[in-house]
Amino acid sequence: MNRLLTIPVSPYCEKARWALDRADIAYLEEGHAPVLHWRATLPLHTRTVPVLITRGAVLASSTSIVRWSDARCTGGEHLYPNDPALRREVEELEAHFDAKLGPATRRWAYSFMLHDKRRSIDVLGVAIPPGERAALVALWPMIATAMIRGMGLTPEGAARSLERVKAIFTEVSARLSDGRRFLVGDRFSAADLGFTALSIPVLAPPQYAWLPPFDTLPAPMRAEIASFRSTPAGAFALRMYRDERPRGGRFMMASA
Ligand SMILES: N[C@@H](CCC(=O)N[C@@H](CS)C(=O)NCC(=O)O)C(=O)O
Repeated sequence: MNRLLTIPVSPYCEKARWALDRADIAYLEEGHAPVLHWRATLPLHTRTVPVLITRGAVLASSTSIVRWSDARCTGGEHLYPNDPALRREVEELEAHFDAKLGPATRRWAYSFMLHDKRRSIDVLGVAIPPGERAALVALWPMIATAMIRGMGLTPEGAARSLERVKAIFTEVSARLSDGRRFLVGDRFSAADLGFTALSIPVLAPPQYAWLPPFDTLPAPMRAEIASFRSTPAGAFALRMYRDERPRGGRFMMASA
């Protein structure tokens, strides 16, 4: 059985799950708490999740998992176009979102959470092994400090991240302004999947069960989310998430 190591709320992990579910590949998800996940990943020579452990390989980034899943997709609906120029465009956008969008949406969302232990444990303590949840609670001050340092999470950093997300949403809205239905070509691709998954922290799609309900989020966060949702790029991602995200019928949570 394929094993997917995750921090369940992570948008990069959702990117991997989405590709696996789309290709109808069975896997067992093993959720972890941030920082404590290193016990599972460092022996595999990587710090970040998602990690997919298959019979023959360890895939240690969301994009390698998307590519691996897509190569095993038996339907005709592949995430990477055959046309070399379109494929290059998809891969460039995917890399751009991985490098710039994901870190910025994540940093901005964590800036509303990490100072509040109860809120953080509610989000980060679900679907992880009970012992790890206990350690998350007991070691919270150290874990929060490591996360804040790791992400460079200062008020100025969070403000810069918000500006970066806005700039990428402006780029994506401009791309969509000719009325196209997908970011590249006329079919759903890895560019649409990457943009949508990594935008989750600033859009809080109603179907994404790992985030707290919208009404319970802090008011300034709700206001920014409402504003992102109203942009063409935001409306596009919400449509992609509603229409193109198969629910994981064969997905199981190892530690739930
Ligand atoms: N490029 C990586 C990024 C993944 C990533 O940044 N994962 C975060 C969780 S959202 C992580 O594991 N952070 C823990 C750390 O850096 O130690 C990918 O696409 O998989």
